[in-house]
Amino acid sequence: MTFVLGHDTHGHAEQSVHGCTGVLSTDPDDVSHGGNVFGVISASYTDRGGPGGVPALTTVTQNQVRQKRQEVEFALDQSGTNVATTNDPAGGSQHRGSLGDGDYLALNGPFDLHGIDSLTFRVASTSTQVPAGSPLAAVEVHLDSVDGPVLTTANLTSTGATGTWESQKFPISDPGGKHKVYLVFRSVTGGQTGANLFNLNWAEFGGQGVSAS
Ligand SMILES: [Ca+2]
Ligand SMILES: [Ca+2]
Repeated sequence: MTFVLGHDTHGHAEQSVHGCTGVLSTDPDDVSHGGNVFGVISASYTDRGGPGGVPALTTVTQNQVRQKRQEVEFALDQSGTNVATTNDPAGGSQHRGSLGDGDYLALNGPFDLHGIDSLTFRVASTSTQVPAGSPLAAVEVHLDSVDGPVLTTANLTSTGATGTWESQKFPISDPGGKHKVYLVFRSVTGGQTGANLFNLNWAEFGGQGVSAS
């Protein structure tokens, strides 16, 4: 079993272990490679061949594993959004802005949400229009397409000012299977108006997932 760091259209092999059980350690800094980064678990099995000189056969199968934290500036499928260097003191490189009503992005997936129970958005207001803690905007989380089934609607609250960042967490439940996850941005009554409802630095899935601990 080998952990391969998938990076856009190629991969970098990292740790390998032998046997049918075990734990592969991964490096949280791998995401700093940038672009569309994901884990690949590559399993290879070679039999012992057969009698009479039948040669051994090897088969390989691979499964993708997605990081819990998705830096949304790397989203490949989006409409109406832009990217800027972030002013988030927690880092995260860049954030997405120009998030107007109906604009969207898809997280680079697909995702199997087994063992996942929350989705956190790292957000900042884009003005002082809405008092801190009051309804700001919403994120509709759709499965498979921009108008697919709604996994949840996350009602964001104002952080009070540009450059004031908060992690806002929302419960989700596993819909079963693998899905592309679309974030559709919506204005709300009494919330931020205009073409830039809020800024989004990252989206992060919570729960054990496939982690060993
Ligand atoms: Ca970011
Ligand atoms: Ca826009």
